[in-house]
Amino acid sequence: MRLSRYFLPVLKETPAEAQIVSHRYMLRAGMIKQASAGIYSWLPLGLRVLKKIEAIVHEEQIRAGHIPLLMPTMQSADLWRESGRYDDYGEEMLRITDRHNRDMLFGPTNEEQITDIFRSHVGSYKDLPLTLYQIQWKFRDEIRPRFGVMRGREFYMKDGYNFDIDRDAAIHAYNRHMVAYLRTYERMGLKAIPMRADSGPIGGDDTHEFLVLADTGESEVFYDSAITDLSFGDRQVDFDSRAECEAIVQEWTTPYARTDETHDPALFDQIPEARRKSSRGIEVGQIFYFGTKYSEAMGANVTTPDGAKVPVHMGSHGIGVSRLLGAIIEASHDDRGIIWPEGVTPFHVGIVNLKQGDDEADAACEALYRQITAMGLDPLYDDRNERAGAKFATMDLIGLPWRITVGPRGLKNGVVELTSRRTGVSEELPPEQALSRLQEIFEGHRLGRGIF
Ligand code: P5A
Repeated sequence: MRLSRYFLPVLKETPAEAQIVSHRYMLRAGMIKQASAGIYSWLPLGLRVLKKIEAIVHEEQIRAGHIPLLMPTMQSADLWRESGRYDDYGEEMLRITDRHNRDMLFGPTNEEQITDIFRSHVGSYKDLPLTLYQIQWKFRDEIRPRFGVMRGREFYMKDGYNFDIDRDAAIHAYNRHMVAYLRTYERMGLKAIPMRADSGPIGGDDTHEFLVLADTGESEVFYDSAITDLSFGDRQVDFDSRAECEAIVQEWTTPYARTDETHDPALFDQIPEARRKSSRGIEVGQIFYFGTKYSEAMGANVTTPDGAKVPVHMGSHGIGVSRLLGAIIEASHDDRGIIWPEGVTPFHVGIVNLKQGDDEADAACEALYRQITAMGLDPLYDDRNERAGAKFATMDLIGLPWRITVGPRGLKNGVVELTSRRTGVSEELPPEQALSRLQEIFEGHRLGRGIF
């Protein structure tokens, strides 16, 4: 993309309404624009990151054997009356009446809707296990929407639902989700810690939240610092192996890690004092096992091998896709702007032309632009007639992890400059070498074919 033709409405002033750094930078970098309280338009740069995050979530769900589908945002109140949640959910649910006076709602979550799909089409143990998921907009009429996309009213969520024949099989699905989530967050450059939590209006006793440690997080968390040393890395996992998934879950849930809702001070005190930590955290996902809560209420039964009919065992599993943008920025920025991890960056590399209009500099930038694009990477070429300082400031603010700076002086010596946004370190390299460095850097961060 050429910046002169792009739509990147960068703000010079710090917006007064933004209290935390991710909200400020998302507004300043022209990623989002508030439409009304807790509701945002996604401007082109924000949309690119949202779609990258979405693509990683899809890839990791599909790797785990889960199947994508798409349900509507508008739901019928009658389904929620069947589960009993229409009255329980309270004021967070946005209720709407259509022209025929039918009660509708903008879905805050989809347990009822997916259970309805399941009961209409599945009736036998032979069709299990089954996990269906979607990435779709949700609406919760939060009493205090704030911090931009962190606590929105309209927000983008990955929500998945497993259907299993019995508790053991459903616990495997729970474990499989935890493993898939660990991989997912790591690919986004995040350390998200699974913590024992409270299940709230979704229900069930088994639940973990995934938290990114950050001072601006809304949750209070308590943990053994040993858990922050764990990393998932590039392990090959057989997602069908109950033992393998369970071992990984054991590894990640043995060190103490709880939100304030389930915090147990007596247990916490047994950890050596130097490792006892409490801080704030951003909840970027949550997984639940709730057994037959919805299947019993809504008549979602399956026949077992011996011919009995039993309610199917279920769980649901969520990732806050739009919230993740805020969480990643909270975890990765400096006083000049965002620093995108390679896996989610909106463009892979920025090209800064120090002397727009200089034939040689223009030609070198055009060549780099073509070659980077041919490598399957997305460059953002700042081809505007601006001072170098202004170009650098924009690149720093929008946070592309790599920048190539091209100017007449370097070109005389046959070099361009490759700069890491994270470390600030620059290397002078011949253009071909800069390109092969980029190739190496992004090798492990390529997205696959998408969901089809
Ligand atoms: C699991 C999937 C559920 O709704 N039902 C379907 C279950 N879980 S949850 O924890 O309530 O939400 C899942 C994730 O969504 C994000 N989230 C939000 N993001 C932005 N603004 C909000 N108001 C908001 N509410 C929830 C969180 O990341 C949460 O973990």
